[in-house]
Amino acid sequence: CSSDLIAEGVGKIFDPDPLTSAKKEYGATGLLDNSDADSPELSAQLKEVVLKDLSQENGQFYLRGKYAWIADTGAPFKGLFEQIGTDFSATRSNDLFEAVNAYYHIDLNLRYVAETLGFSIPNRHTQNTTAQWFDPSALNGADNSQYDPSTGYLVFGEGGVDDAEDAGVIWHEAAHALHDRMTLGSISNATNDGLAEGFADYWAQSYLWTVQQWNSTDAPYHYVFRWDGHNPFWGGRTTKYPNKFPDGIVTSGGSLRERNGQILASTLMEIWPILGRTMTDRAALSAVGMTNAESNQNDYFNAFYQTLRQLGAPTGQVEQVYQIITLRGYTLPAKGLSIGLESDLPQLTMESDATLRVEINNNSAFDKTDVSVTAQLPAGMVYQPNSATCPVNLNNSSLVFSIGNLPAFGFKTCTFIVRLSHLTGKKYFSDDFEQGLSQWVAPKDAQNFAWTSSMMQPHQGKTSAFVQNQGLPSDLTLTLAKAVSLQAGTPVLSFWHFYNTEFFSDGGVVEISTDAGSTWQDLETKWIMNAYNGRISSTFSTPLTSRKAFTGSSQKYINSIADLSAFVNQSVLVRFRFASDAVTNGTGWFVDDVLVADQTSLDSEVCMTSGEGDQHCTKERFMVLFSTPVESEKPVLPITHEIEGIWPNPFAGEATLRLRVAKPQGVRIAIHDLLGRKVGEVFDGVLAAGEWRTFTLDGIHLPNGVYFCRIAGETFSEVQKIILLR
Ligand SMILES: [Ca+2]
Ligand SMILES: [Ca+2]
Ligand SMILES: [Ca+2]
Ligand SMILES: [Ca+2]
Ligand SMILES: [Zn+2]
Repeated sequence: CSSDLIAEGVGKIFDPDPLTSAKKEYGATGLLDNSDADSPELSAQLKEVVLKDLSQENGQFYLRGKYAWIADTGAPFKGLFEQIGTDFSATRSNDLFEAVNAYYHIDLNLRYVAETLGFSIPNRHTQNTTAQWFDPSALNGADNSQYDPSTGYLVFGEGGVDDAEDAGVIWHEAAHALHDRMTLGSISNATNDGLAEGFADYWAQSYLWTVQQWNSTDAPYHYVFRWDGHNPFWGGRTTKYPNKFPDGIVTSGGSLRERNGQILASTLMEIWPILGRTMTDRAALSAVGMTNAESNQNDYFNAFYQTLRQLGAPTGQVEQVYQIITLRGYTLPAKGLSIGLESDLPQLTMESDATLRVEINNNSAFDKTDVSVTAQLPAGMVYQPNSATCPVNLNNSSLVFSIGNLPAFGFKTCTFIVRLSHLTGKKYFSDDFEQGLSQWVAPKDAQNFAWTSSMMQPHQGKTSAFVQNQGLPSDLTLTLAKAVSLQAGTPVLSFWHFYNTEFFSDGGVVEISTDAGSTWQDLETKWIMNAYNGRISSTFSTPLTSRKAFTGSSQKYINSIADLSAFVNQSVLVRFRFASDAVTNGTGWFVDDVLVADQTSLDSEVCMTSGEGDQHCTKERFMVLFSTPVESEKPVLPITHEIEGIWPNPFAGEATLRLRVAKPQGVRIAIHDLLGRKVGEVFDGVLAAGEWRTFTLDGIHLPNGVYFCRIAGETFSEVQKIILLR
């Protein structure tokens, strides 16, 4: 079908609802639902507006534009309300009214996010449009509305007051859609927590306050669903909720997420008058984009606080926001100066560079002068000269960073490179699958399915092991061809994997055998990093029924590690086992970079001081795997530099490139969009001569499209085109 976005129409809406604009409470003369009937008082609250970007097709106009798109996906089926003219005016007793009111408010909402706040809103569903699809009358007419993350639709019910007559409901549901889209499908699902409901209530209230008629001393000022709720049909919700986090989180009764979300929404609405709508909304939506399915309200406010400082909010405002958040009971970084020392990798590996990061936070309203950080490097961890991004002195095995002045609520990050050497541990087995499955046994089943070597989505290099999520009952194993004899020490099994399976019914496990494959036991109790994330249902027929497993989606490659110290002095076989029931809804399981090796930990202490007398130390632990790099051939130096990659390209979220340089030098790697704007920083630091370094290009938060990766050193500069395609 072809359609052009050409027309502007007119329509009548409530803004935000007839009670707020009339400044009267539910039940005043003519201001009640009365089974969806018109009244002179309700009609007096209609506001005429322009409907932007309407589509025209075969002489008919549709409520379908750049940001909102009507559909009729659920009963009652009332059609699309397309018509020959551009005047869509109707009163609230006409079903057209809900269609227009929803179109107007969804359009206004997403237009504001994209054009005023400047966010790019990712497309996530088969509709593949920026426009948010909606059905103004659905859910069989129930008194409920929702965003359905599996389809990407907003659907509105009609019980009591028609839900799509209330801008509070529309902005709330559209906020769920934004949340899902900004997190690429990772709406918080934390038990009882209410992050998602609280954000959606906030988003609605932030709009309601911008068209406010009530005074802040009036009770309805804090209501969220002022026309649809707070009436005989249901009680609605408030953003003046007294409970604190976490003690005030309720755990019994109904609607727990909705009730607990009021803590988050009420906190944000306390912040709103300090920062104003635009800044609060910008930080609130950015913070949502930094959360994932496991995040809770406390994670959210840490992201919010961090975002606010990155946005450069004035010191006095940040201080008030810090007070409001912590008075509510949320935990932010400690007041005063705080430090952390982190690695960019979950595991450090022998003879291979690792970038460490010192972070210094000034969580106080006072400027700090002469800040200095001392990092004690443990034996075996060697600083690589000239690699630090801040002035540094080497004092025995300590690095002393001169940070200088740190303004109130400021923060600073320094990175430096270390190498691990002279540590003793054993490496037993490694496979990056670049030679296929030569070190494994992968039997075919009756349908001729088996684990294979795949170039579809490797973690590193060009290939990985892969098993497809079949739509037939299957039970497929990938087993080590040769047993590994573990000796005394601290051996672990480490591997990188990416799974996308039908949650709850299809999944994978890892098993170990000490008797050459006669019997197998699950590594279920041995995980020390990224354990099984779910349990296979007992109601489906699969060989893994009722067992814990990797199931659903890992979203990206993750590193799982199991402790094998219970098996020292034995010969072990390890196998990856994937099972599916008769239906499917997923890609399968990718496994790459399998390693059996000793693991140990290194401890470091970091301390800081300031001219104001601050003194603070913290201990950090780094895990070390005794793997050696797979490429151990003597490096032949390139003339200036050499780049491998970028792969995969097109990429779905993360891509990899490898780089080495002939002379030690500062190098910057960044992602730019088609207009040349920098949209992502990959690396900004110093590379030593001759050594391959691997970098990850992170496009997780970018919309699909064409980008350029600029790789520039002091002796070279290169641009490569990359395509982000999910
Ligand atoms: Ca419908
Ligand atoms: Ca109606
Ligand atoms: Ca309703
Ligand atoms: Ca590989
Ligand atoms: Zn909701």
